[in-house]
Amino acid sequence: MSYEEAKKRYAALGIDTDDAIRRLKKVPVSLHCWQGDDVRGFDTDPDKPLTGGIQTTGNYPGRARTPAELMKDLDMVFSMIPGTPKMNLHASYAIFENGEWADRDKLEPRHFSKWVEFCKARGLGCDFNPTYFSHPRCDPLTLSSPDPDTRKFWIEHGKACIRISNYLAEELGQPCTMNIWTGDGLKDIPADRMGPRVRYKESIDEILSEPYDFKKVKPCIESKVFGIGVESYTVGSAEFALSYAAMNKDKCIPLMDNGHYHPTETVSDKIPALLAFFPEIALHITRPVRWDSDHVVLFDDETKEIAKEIVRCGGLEGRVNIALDYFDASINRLAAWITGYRNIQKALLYALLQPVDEQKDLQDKGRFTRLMVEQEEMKTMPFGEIWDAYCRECGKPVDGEWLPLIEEYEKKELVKRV
Ligand code: RNT
Ligand code: ZN
Repeated sequence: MSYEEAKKRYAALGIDTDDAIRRLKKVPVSLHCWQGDDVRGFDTDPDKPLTGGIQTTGNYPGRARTPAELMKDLDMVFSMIPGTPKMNLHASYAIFENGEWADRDKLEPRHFSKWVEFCKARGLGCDFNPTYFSHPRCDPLTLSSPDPDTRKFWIEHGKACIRISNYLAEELGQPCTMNIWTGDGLKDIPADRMGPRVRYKESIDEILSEPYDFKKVKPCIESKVFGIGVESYTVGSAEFALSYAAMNKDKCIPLMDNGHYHPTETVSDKIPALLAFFPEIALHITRPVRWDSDHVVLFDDETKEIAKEIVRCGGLEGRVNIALDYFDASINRLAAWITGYRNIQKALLYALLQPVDEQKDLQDKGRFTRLMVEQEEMKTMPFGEIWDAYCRECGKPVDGEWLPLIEEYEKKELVKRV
């Protein structure tokens, strides 16, 4: 079947495939730099353990060890993904020059000038994240620590990150979401659940007292359920993070990561719930396998359902900030990056090709038999043709074309990194 034939099949259902392609091309989706080097960063010893309750597993050859290697890998990835990617950096990816080094509380915009150059040359916007893990000042708590000096250090880090986010937004001419996530929590039954939360709240208040224009810098508060080593208590739980964002709507937005809930909860259902109250929300799209394992995003049912809610709720018109967050060290890291990014693009395109208004009408009229049958029949429409057309329209490889190029890159470039 050709694109023209597939287009006719969709047109018969009142769906304009050209329009879907046009709309999706402009939607920014953040690509997380940390898939390329197993979340190690450049600001401290790269062989230190990853802390904060997150884990990368696997030892596939080719991890990027320097900014130059990471940028080279990113360029390869950008040449294989359709749409409008945006960079997403962690503070630990600061690039120091001429033997200089700054601790996290002393980071400055200029430590990210190389990234600005990189983004400018490629027409990319950039999002940002303070890094509250893998650092000797995690005691192991950070913003919720009982030690005022530890808290102060991490508050200063947060403020520095607001200034850096502002610099990224100004230089690149696109808003910068700045996501506050800490792994603060306890391994075993707490004696005090309230104290750390009150301190966490006060620390975020202090960070957000740093001046910024909320249209340009968008601080996000990410919740979590548990992490490895902190199984019994998470300071920034769902209720904590959501309440903080709700009470401070003029200063920050809530961020949901779909690996951060109990296994039968779905973030797709939470998107409209939050959008009934918040003008804007942010997402980390990942794939939890039994826990927050951060597997590569697939074109699976929940990813499709998340994309449908984004589209139906006006998320593509700026209400939902979409970012990816996964890290797999057991397979080719570029293939992991590309697969996840292409899959979120696929899911959004798939969502744009659903007869949304007609299905809403069936629901409202109580015609549930027809609604179920029509939803099922959409699954065997010739979606692959539209996906290929989208990739071609973006000047990017169609399925089947990109992996051989990555395999070649692995042979030429990645195997040299030992
Ligand atoms: C951890 C959170 C957080 C991190 C990144 C590296 O569970 O999802 O977003 O994955 O900041
Ligand atoms: Zn996340």
